[in-house]
Amino acid sequence: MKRREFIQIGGGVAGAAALGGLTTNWGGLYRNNIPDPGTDGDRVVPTFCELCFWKCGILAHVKNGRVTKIKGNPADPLSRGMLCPRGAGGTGLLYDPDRLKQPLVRVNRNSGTDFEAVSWDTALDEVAERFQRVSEQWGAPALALFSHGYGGNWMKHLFKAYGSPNIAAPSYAQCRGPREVGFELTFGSGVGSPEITDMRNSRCLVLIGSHLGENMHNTQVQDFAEAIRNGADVIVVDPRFSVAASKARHWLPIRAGTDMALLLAWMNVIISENLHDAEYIENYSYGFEQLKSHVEAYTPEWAYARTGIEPEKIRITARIMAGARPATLVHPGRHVTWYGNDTQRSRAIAILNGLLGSWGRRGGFYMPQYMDIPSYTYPGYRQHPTATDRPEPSAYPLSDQVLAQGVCDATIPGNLRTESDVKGWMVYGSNLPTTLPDPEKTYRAIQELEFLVTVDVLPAEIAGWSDVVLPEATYLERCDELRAPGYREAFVAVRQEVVPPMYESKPGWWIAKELGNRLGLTDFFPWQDSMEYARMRLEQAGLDCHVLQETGVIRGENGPLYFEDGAPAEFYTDSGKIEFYSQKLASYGFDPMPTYHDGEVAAPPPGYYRLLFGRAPTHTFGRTTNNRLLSEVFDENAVWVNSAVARRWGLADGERVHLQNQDGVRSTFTAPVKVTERIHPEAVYIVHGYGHKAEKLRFARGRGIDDNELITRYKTDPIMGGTGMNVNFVTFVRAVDAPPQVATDGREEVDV
Ligand SMILES: Nc1nc2c(c(=O)[nH]1)N[C@H]1C(S)=C(S)[C@@H](COP(=O)(O)OP(=O)(O)OC[C@H]3O[C@@H](n4cnc5c(=O)[nH]c(N)nc54)[C@H](O)[C@@H]3O)O[C@H]1N2
Ligand SMILES: Nc1nc2c(c(=O)[nH]1)N[C@H]1C(S)=C(S)[C@@H](COP(=O)(O)OP(=O)(O)OC[C@H]3O[C@@H](n4cnc5c(=O)[nH]c(N)nc54)[C@H](O)[C@@H]3O)O[C@H]1N2
Ligand code: SF4
Ligand SMILES: [Mo]
Repeated sequence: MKRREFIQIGGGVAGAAALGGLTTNWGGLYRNNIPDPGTDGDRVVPTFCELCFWKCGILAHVKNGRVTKIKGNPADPLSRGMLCPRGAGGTGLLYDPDRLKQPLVRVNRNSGTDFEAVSWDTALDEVAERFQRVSEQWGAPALALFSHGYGGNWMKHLFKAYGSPNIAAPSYAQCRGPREVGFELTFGSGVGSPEITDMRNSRCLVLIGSHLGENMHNTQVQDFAEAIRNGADVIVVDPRFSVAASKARHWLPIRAGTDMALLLAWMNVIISENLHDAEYIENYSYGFEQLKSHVEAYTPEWAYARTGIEPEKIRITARIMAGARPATLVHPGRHVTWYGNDTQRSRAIAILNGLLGSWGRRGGFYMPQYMDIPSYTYPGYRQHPTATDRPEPSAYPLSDQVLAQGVCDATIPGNLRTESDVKGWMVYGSNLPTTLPDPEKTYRAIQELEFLVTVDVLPAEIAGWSDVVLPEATYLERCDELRAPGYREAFVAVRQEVVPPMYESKPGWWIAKELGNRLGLTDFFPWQDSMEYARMRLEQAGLDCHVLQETGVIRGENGPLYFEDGAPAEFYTDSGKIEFYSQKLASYGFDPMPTYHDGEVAAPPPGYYRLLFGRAPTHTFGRTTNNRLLSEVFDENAVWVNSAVARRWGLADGERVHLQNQDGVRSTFTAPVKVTERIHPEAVYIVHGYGHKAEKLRFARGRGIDDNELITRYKTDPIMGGTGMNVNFVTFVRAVDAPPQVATDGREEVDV
């Protein structure tokens, strides 16, 4: 077997440190000076944030060439002049002393494997040559891209031009894929990002796990606050007393994994008490009679035995929802890959919204507005074969994107029934060892690769496994693709360089273009730089790039948001209606209506607790845990343990523990116990993104527990291939009882 050893970046970096001339200012063309009397800086540059994927409009203040502060751009409809704590802390990334500074290439020496700092030309020549070698021998589809974040668009373009369909993202099959498929099956369209939820006008808001307030998508949190100010009833279903639950009129502390039972019982009450929106259902839906008889057996009493939620509470909350309809929003959530039956749960949420008549209605889901900006005209992409991401072509028939874990499977020979295995990866802004479940498998796949190139800003775990590491400029140092999402207002936003790239880092567009040139794809990169690209697109839309650069945002014309105001009630389902009954699901042998299957979600074995995980308001996954500004507030995670459980174990608040899972995998590091009534006794909870092992993340390394190393099992959604990850159980090992661990950097795991 091939042996790929993890390299700790930094200490061993040798060679060409001073590569003169390469830090020249790539942004001279598009730098923008705006005098602003309100700043303590020399200039203020509008752009948009990338500390998470919401992409709020920001104003970056610059003084003496340094970014001094980041504020919300009041002209931007997503930030509305306000930022979440992470957005304001962007300089903590820009000035992170641990940033990747130069291109690195893996070299084998007598003393072991190491990285050597090289020039961009050397690094890019190497990447292009390795790509060509793979594609000559196995074809372009043997190369796969994993990507997360806006700059990934350039790499996707490169891959499409090169002829590989294997473009995957953990933000699909490990995040919101099942939600999109569940809503598409029901309403004919997904809810997108930003979600088309009209939360600010909701009179009743139901949150199923979506822990808004900790899940800190800026506009959603502002809208949530506004709904509360306006007196909306909030119902939160969560095994944990989340921040959102603390704002709720009703908190339903459900037994994890049983939400489907609650959703069906709610439908039962609404239909049996005649509380549904009969006129809306008559006009727009298909299969109501089947649904009505389907949910008859799902009484609140039946659900109580599964969920632990009292029948009376189920009835009361159903009546509150119906009382506020159609301004009732049962929020679709975002990270929904929980138990492997997630498309069906998302569909149940969609159907409940359908019964309440909330799709296309004020306070429910609005119809998104778009700014029409023509795409750049390129020669056509090559014809692509289908992606190599599933055991057989018919598997997961309704997935509409490439499955990241499937590409990983396809990298391990013999694992899938496929002719061509994947041989090379490019990983852009995605830290796969910490975000794909079953990390052992990820390491096995990495061992099999002929070639791995990572484009990142930090020396994250994935970089240490790579053959070539390309340091990208951060979002404050680069221009990117224009942004014109579907939203309640049509708008276009620009990302532009605030300060020139530090060190030897380069923007993603430049990296993609340089690789394109080396791979014979110059036709696909005809523009000088990304701002010229943006300008041409804007011109075709009749918009002035200079105006956009000065304001950060240009708004467009809007049509009606709601059916009642004339928005067309169009449903792109097979029947052209809201589908309570899905013929499509039936034709593939799946339940045509959401169904509860006893025993589908296994309960924890004795002495074990379900491992749940989520977000902290000040962090985005492991992306920000090395950000010193943000970590001042929250520098490690804690293990939430129910008080009764803690008593049984004799665990004191603050005591440090390892978590050990059902397969005997023990967390590398420890975290303090947080003893609380706020978590269901069958579960424990930690924030994702901690427990980094990469040494050169000098701040984050060793702080807290990494949930992902404990996620050795997952359950795949048969409909679209999402990986349910809330199916692992853990027990406690006191730090004082654990034999001292050599903190691993992953070396042991791959020493084959
Ligand atoms: N601050 C911050 N905000 C973020 C992010 C971030 O990293 N940091 N990431 C963004 C991204 S990409 C996403 S996808 C979203 C994710 O945020 P959400 O869509 O809100 O989803 P989850 O992370 O799955 O939700 C975790 C919550 O679900 C609860 N939960 C766990 N199991 C169950 C169950 O069986 N039933 C019910 N009813 N509840 C359960 C947990 O207790 C926890 O409160 O957040 C986004 N916002
Ligand atoms: N165990 C576990 N797994 C999960 C989740 C979980 O809660 N627990 N959440 C799931 C969810 S909701 C999602 S969306 C996925 C996300 O999973 P991934 O797609 O892997 O994304 P991130 O964790 O955001 O990737 C972080 C990497 O991006 C790099 N990065 C940050 N900014 C930039 C930039 O500007 N340019 C480049 N090139 N790189 C950059 C960071 O340094 C880091 O290495 O993970 C999923 N997987
Ligand atoms: S929600 Fe926060 S981190 Fe995300 S884009 Fe907006 S300001 Fe940035
Ligand atoms: Mo996500």
